[in-house]
Amino acid sequence: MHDLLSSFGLSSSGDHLVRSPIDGSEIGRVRFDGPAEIERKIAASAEAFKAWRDVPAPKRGELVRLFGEELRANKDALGRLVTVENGKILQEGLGEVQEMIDICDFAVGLSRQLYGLTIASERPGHRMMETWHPAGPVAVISAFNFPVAVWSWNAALALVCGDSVIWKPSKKVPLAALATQVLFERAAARFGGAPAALSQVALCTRAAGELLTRDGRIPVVSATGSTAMGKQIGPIVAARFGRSILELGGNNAMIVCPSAKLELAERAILFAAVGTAGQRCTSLRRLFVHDAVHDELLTRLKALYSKLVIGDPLTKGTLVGPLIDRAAFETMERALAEARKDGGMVSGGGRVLEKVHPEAWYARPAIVEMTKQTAIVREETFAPILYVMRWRDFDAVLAEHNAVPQGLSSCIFTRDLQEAEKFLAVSGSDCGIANVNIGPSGAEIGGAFGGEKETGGGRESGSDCWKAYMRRQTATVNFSDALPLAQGIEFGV
Ligand code: UN1
Repeated sequence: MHDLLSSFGLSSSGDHLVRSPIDGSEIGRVRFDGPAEIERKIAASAEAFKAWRDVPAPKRGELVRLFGEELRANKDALGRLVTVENGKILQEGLGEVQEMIDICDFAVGLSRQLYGLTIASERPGHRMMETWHPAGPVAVISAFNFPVAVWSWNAALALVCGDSVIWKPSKKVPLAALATQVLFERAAARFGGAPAALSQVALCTRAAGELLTRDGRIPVVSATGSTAMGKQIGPIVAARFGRSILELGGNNAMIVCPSAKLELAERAILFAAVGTAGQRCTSLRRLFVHDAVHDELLTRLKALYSKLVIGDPLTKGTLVGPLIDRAAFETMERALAEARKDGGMVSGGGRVLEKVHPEAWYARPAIVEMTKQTAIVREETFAPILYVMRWRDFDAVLAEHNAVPQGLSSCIFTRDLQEAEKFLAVSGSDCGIANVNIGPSGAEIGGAFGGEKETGGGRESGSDCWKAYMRRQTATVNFSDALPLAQGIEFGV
C-alpha cells in the first residue's frame, strides 16, 4: 500500500484514518478541510473560472486529453487503489479507470462541438442565435461506490465547458480522489498555463460540504448518493436558484420473458446483482421471471451463486469483494429479516470470512423468492440482495416494474419484438435507462446517465449532458435600418 500511495507521490498524514474494507487495516491518513479552507477553495475556484472561461474550448480539450493520457499510463495503479480502498474486484477497479479514460476521450471531441443553434427571426434584417457560455465553478459530490469515475463524468465535461471544479469525495474513499488529483496536476503541468485551483479536492465532513451547496458562487452542484442525501441537497441548491444534477438511489429490475435466451439472462443477472457486491446504483435488485421459465432460471441462478468466489478482491477469480463497512452489512441483514417476515424465501446472505477478517464485512449474496413486491422490495438496499418474483401477465408485470419510488435503470430479456418495444414505449419502463437483452448496470459513457422519480432527474456523462455545465444565451442581432418590434407591436409617440 505504501508503494501504491508513493507512486502517486502521496504521503499519509492527518487525523482522519482511512481503512481498507478488504481487511479493516489502516491504509492511510488524510486531513480534512474546515470551513475556512472550504471558503478559500471556493474563492480560488471562482478566480480560476475567470481565467479558464477565456481559454478557447478546443484548447481546454487539450488539457483533458493530457489528463486522459495520465490515466492511461496509471490505469493499473489507480485501479488497484480503487480496489484497496473500496473493495470492488480488480477487474471492476480497472473498469472504473477505463470509464474515466472514455469520458476524457468523449470530452476532447466535445471541446470542438459545443454547438448552439441559429434560429429564424420573425423580423427582417435580424439574426437569432444561441451561444453556450461556461457556467462557473462546479461542485461535484461523489459516493464511495464509484470513488473516481463519477467525478470524471462531471469534471471532464465541466473542464471543456470552461468551468472550474471542486470535488468533495466520499470520506470513505479519499485516497483515490487524492491520487486522481495528482494525475490531474501532472496533466496541468504538461499543459502549462492552466489557472491554479482549476480542479480541487475538498475532503470534509458533510457539514463543511454544505458550504459548497449553499454558496451562490457555485452555479452547478452535481451530487451522487442516496435519495436521503439528495432530498437535503436539492432544496438547498434550489433555494438559491442554483442548478443541481442529482444521481440518487435506484431499484433496478429485469423482466425475463418466455422467449429470453436464458444463458444471456443469467450472465447479465450475475454481473448486475453480484458485481460490486451489489453496491452500484445500477445494481439489479428486482427480477421478474415469467412462470414458464421461472423454475429453470432460478435453479440455474442458485447453482451459479453456489460457485461464487467471495474474498480478496485483488485475487484473480474472486467475484465478490467485501461490503464497504459494518453498517452496510447490518443494513443487508435487516433487509433480509424484513423480507423473511414478508414471506420471502432466502437463499444465501449472512457473513463470511469473519474468522480471517474480523474487521471486514464479507457477505454471501442472497436470492430472495417473494410472492409479491412488499415494502422492503420497494426500498433500495445497497447490498447484494436479489428479489425474485414470478409473473404471467405482461401489462401487470410492467406495472409492478414501475411501482417503486426510484427510476434509474431497467431491462428486459426477450426475443419477442412486441414485448421489447412495449418495454421501451411511453407506457413501458419509467426509468432513465432501459435496456433490451442487456443487464441494468455497466452503462457506457456515451449515453446520458441518470434517472427519474427519487433517482433525482439528473443526467451526467454522454449525449448532450454537457449543456448542464453551461449557461445558454439567446442573442438577437439587428442589422437592418429599422427597429421592428416582435409580435408586430406598434409602440411610439
Ligand atoms: C454508480 O453506481 O453510481 O452503469 C455509477 C454503471 C456504471 C456507473 C455506475 N457505468 O453501472
